[in-house]
Amino acid sequence: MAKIEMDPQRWKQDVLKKYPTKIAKKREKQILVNDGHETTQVIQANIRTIPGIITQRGCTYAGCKGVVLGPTRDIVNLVHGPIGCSFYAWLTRRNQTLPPTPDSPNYMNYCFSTDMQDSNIVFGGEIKLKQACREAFEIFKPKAIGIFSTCPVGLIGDDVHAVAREMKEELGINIFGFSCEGYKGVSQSAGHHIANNALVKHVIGLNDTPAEGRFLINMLGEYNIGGDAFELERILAKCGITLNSSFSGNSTMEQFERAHMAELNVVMCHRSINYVAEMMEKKYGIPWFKVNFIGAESSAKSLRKIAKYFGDAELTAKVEEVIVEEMARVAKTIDEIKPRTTGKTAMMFVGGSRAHHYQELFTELGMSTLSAGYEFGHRDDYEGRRVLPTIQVDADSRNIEELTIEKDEAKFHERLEAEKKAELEKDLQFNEYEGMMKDMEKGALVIDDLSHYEMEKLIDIYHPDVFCAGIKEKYCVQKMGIPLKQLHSYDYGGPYAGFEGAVNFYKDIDMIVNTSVWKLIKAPWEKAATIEAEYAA
Ligand code: CFM
Repeated sequence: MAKIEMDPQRWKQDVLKKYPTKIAKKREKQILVNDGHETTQVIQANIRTIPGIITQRGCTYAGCKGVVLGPTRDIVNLVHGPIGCSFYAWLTRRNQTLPPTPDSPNYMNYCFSTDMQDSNIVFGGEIKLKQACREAFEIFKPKAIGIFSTCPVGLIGDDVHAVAREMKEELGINIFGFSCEGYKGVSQSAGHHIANNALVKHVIGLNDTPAEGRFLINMLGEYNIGGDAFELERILAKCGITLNSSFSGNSTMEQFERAHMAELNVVMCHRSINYVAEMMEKKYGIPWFKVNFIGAESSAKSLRKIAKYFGDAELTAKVEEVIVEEMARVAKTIDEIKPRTTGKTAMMFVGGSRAHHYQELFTELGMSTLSAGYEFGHRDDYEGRRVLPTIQVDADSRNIEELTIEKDEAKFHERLEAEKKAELEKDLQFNEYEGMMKDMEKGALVIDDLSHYEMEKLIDIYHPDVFCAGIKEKYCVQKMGIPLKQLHSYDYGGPYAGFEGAVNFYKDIDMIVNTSVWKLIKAPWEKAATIEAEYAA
């Protein structure tokens, strides 16, 4: 296949031409040719996918149950709904967990479901839900039960919150519900928000005993995919930074309950957890800033930010020492691999943060990102949080409860004096996320909620050396002769976070982009002529 270099503006126009006028008009605002680092372009995001288009998106329940609460090992995550929804969310995620002893509670391998039947849909499922709570309590004696609503629950009007209150009273453990019906929002993103709300309402702040150690931080938006959290725990421990609580990779209920005792919140995935960070700041006075532990350079930068925040000479020295040691190992691998990966190209379409974060790793490999986009990011994830005041709240977003948070007078304390905070502001950028677009090259295609058709057209025209997405895209892309690297599950590879993670990633990408098998295969339909058509409107 010869490389065809097409002007991205022309690519966009060609793609839009294939859509009916109304759809083209909508997609036009969701596909941008990046202006460069100082971009002030506006992208349309977090709006409904056009029916009939093959989207990469998932549902609200997936974002709430699967993503945010899924990685916690000692909460019984009970799905109220048909078994299909439970099965889909059971073991299909890739988060790992490490209980301290073999006897410590760990329910991650279980699939808890009320297994709703037709009769429950007709006559209501609340009785069955109560029974399921009692049964789970009897068998496992868990500290907490979370109840997750699937689509039919909302449609028939079962009140999971009332059941949760009643069962909490009866069983004497913490039980809370989530109105995270799949249709509640336009994507998984709504589920994140709903999960965040319930954690703040029902869990955070219940236990005033912090983790033991100095420099207490909470890591928000890290979900231990492929063991990422283990690597970050290793690095933090080596630096002498105490992980008070993780939301929610390798986490426990106890960690959530004591989260308000930390000195600082650092946010990895802005999309999924910025709400908790904001609410904890208001309620308890914990400042937050964005970090990124994907990429060796970004990991070093993030550690330095944390050290700067605490302003302790000993910690700063230790962090520098750790960086030197870790970077020496990273450099050894990158020196060997980079000549083979330099100049190669990548595209990535994942979730609401990785399409941004992983560009760092590709840059470290000397590769460029031709196109990237989120499945369900919001405008702030693309353009930066500064645009938040200008985002119009539509009916779909209004559907999700916006909690009114007040200062918890008993538990609030100011971590930083205003003056000190102002002084650190320049380096730490509190409450800020600059978004993906500023980090992307001029001329790169930024595409929100990529459709299957657009994906094919990207590959057709640009032949990237690697395409990053998920399992739904994997085999379609590979049949087009382009290797696909999963960035949701890592294809069972990983971890990719931190320093060791970076080394793993370099090696995997080296193998992927330098194997010749993809250039040798030809699918049968590539040899036959195809018929193309377009709309006249
Ligand atoms: Fe955040 Fe995530 Fe992501 Fe996400 Fe996800 Fe995920 Fe993702 Mo899959 S919380 S937005 S809803 S980093 S499950 S661990 S990989 S789409 S880019």
